[in-house]
Amino acid sequence: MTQHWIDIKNADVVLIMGSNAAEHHPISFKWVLAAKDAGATVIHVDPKFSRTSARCDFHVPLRSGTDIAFLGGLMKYIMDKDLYFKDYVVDYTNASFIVSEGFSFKDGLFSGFDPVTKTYDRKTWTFDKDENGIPKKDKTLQHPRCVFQMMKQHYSRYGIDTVSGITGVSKENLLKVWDAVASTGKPTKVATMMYALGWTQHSVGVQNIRCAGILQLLLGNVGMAGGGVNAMRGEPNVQGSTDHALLYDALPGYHSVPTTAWPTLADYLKANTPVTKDPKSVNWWQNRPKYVVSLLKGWFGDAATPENEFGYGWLPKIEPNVEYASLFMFDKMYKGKIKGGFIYGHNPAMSMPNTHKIRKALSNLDWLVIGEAHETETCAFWRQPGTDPKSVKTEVFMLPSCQRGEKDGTTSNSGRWHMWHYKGYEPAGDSKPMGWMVVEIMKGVRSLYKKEGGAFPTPILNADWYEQYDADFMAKKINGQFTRDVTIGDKQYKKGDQVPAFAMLAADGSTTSLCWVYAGSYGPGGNLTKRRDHTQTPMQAKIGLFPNYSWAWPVNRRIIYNRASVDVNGKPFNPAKTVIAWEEGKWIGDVPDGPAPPMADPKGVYPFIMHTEGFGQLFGPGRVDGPLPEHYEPAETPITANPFSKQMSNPCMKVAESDIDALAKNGDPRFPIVLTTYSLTEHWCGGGDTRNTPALLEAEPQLYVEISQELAKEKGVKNGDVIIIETLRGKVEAVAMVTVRMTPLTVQGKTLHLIGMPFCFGWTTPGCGDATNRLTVSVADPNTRIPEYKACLCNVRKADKVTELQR
Ligand SMILES: Nc1nc2c(c(=O)[nH]1)N[C@H]1C(S)=C(S)[C@@H](COP(=O)(O)OP(=O)(O)OC[C@H]3O[C@@H](n4cnc5c(=O)[nH]c(N)nc54)[C@H](O)[C@@H]3O)O[C@H]1N2
Ligand SMILES: Nc1nc2c(c(=O)[nH]1)N[C@H]1C(S)=C(S)[C@@H](COP(=O)(O)OP(=O)(O)OC[C@H]3O[C@@H](n4cnc5c(=O)[nH]c(N)nc54)[C@H](O)[C@@H]3O)O[C@H]1N2
Ligand SMILES: [Mo]
Repeated sequence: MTQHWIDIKNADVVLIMGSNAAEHHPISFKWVLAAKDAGATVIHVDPKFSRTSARCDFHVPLRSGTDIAFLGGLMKYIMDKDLYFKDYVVDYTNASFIVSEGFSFKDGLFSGFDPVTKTYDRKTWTFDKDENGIPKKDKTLQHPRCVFQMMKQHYSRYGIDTVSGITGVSKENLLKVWDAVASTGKPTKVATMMYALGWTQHSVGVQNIRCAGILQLLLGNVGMAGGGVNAMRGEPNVQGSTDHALLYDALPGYHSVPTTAWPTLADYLKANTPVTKDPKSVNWWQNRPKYVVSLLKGWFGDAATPENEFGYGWLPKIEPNVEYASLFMFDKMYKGKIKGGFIYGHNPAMSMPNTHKIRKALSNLDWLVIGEAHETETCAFWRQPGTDPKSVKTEVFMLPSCQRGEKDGTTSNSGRWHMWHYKGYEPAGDSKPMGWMVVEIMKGVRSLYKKEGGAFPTPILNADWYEQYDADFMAKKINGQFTRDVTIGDKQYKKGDQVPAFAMLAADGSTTSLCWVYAGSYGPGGNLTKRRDHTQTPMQAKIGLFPNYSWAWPVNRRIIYNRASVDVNGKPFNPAKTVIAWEEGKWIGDVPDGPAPPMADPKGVYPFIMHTEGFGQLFGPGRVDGPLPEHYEPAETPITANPFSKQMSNPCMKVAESDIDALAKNGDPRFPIVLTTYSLTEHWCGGGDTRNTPALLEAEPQLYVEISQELAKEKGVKNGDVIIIETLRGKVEAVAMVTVRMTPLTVQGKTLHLIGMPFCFGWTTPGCGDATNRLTVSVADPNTRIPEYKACLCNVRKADKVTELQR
């Protein structure tokens, strides 16, 4: 989130799109309802009616996978009717930048597409530059190639009739949402946008979110109280785990993973450290070398020296253009190319797409170590129905893991609040925290390397490893420490002191930090994640900033890009809900995005400090699949013509192609229905935890499918009948829940049915059904590799025999 949970109450309009916030982020909803009580308009745009819809001013159903059409239409509406926040757009976004002549968009493709590799060469997605390399601008926004005019041109195809035809949303409903959101293009009106999986789990996932970024910039809603682009994060600590690089493509703190294209640290830093000659651009990532070197020092300690590039050479390097995301790891495993590995707190036999494939893939391993709190479908894949355990060669080791309540540690919530939690009771049985297991296993591995040597012992033996696992000690290491006595300005720090903030991190080896964004969480003042202090200044209290409660990354800033909440002289756009203000030569309110004076001051800076140029990106050349969002159909689509272009699906989408990864053709008459999948309030994700919690299982005991009354009638299905849902990948049994929550939509003049299913029921819980993910596609967004769980094609029929469900 650019904001935090409490800040939602400051919104005038709340657009919840692609999330069931009331059921899956109930804390967010407390503040949505507070906004509503204060007069905000709350809107839910979602294929399905849920408890979120029930508490909104209005719910608008749309066809799954058509959000870019819906939001592209809104962009056109805002630009055509001059409803954008002009000063903000001109001063703070790249609307005025002149796009290079070489850039073009034709037939659904941007310039530079290579049909063989299905990737773009992005060299034409650039701006005309002056002699200093600074982008040329036309502040009147009239230049035909300025970003604003290029956007107007791009979205001129997104008229209301076309948008209505493709999304299945009536024109009346479109206008209701568009008018409400567009009403916030004024300095004193703000909309917040809240999203989760309904946007991310598509082959155009990142571009869905880019739409929110673009709209919020057009309306001047980024940096403001009650504004922003708000990702409601998943698994209990998914924010923390991405900060610490649970992902294959990042090192902790959002640095690219090294590849063989960058053999030396110098190559790596050169490729990943942006430069600008514009004195007004902070270009924060110019500091990357300090963060990367501090990370390497944190990992390798005294062994990391300038002479050995701080151990950069010891890091594993991935191959550029080879896929490593979990979708493709399982693809490799299915193809027999992986021997063994570790799975902690993850139940892929339930939660990955096309689980027939995932389950077969697991049996191709020689060995598998699982850290779990329960015996899940992943632990027990070797004895699943239809499998003879004798035929499975995989040796499976189960490590009993203790639960959250049984260990100390931190969690980072969606609002980037980094919070300590205390152990409530001793771990049950032989169970242990995962951190303990990792420390102990590595100790064992290190002593074997010491004794026996090995192929490449250096990184293992040089790691600054730990004697024993201790959460407090790890929190200190994450923050970072000085490795020698240093003087910075008029302050002196001793070897071993905690680093006060990331501004003190250095590229010379004098500091460590296991994740630079967390530097300051455990500085000389102690562990700030334990703070539960409610005090705030009257100005902070107006917007509920609570700066002394826990600690937020970065540098305890609660609302990021807050320099965009003030005009160029530092006066708040919305004085009633001030985030920061420049008064008597200093900033008050939230921690500003850097201490420099406001933009109009001779020493002032542009507000979007994380972008090289310093401006909010309407035109965003950083994404691999286009600088402007474009509507493409999901990989499996019920229609045969895309009204926006000749290109049906995202040309760059990632597809795992094994012999059991079939995709239905566009408009395949065998599979005319769109299937979407989701979580339940009463269960957690793959259900490994919650199906083992009797009260929750009793509340939601078995797999069902939500189908409309109209579809039920067409198929001769009654509420409570068991039906078969079938796709090209597999079939699943579920109880029909005939409901008004799903509505048939009119798409391109024809009736289209959508159905929805939870994905938490699995065979280890007898009689509840089995993985919905046997139905889904191995297709992913090209930027993130998040699978397209939210739209595939299926058909339904009444079951003649019930085998998986208890009746
Ligand atoms: N109780 C409970 N809470 C949870 C979880 C849980 O399992 N149980 N899981 C946690 C995790 S890991 C996560 S990631 C989050 C997930 O939080 P959510 O994203 O809220 O979870 P989903 O159930 O996937 O709901 C997404 C919504 O998107 C809608 N949708 C589907 N396709 C589209 C589309 O194309 N466009 C739009 N606009 N909407 C669409 C669905 O109908 C659904 O209402 O929740 C977290 N919280
Ligand atoms: N069809 C469909 N599929 C989806 C989604 C969807 O919307 N639709 N959503 C996707 C999303 S967003 C997510 S996040 C994934 C989630 O799917 P998974 O990553 O598979 O997560 P869970 O199902 O929550 O499994 C977590 C496991 O960890 C165990 N566990 C709990 N606490 C601990 C602990 O402290 N230590 C250890 N070692 N284990 C513990 C639990 O018993 C549980 O089995 O599913 C994805 N799959
Ligand atoms: Mo998630």
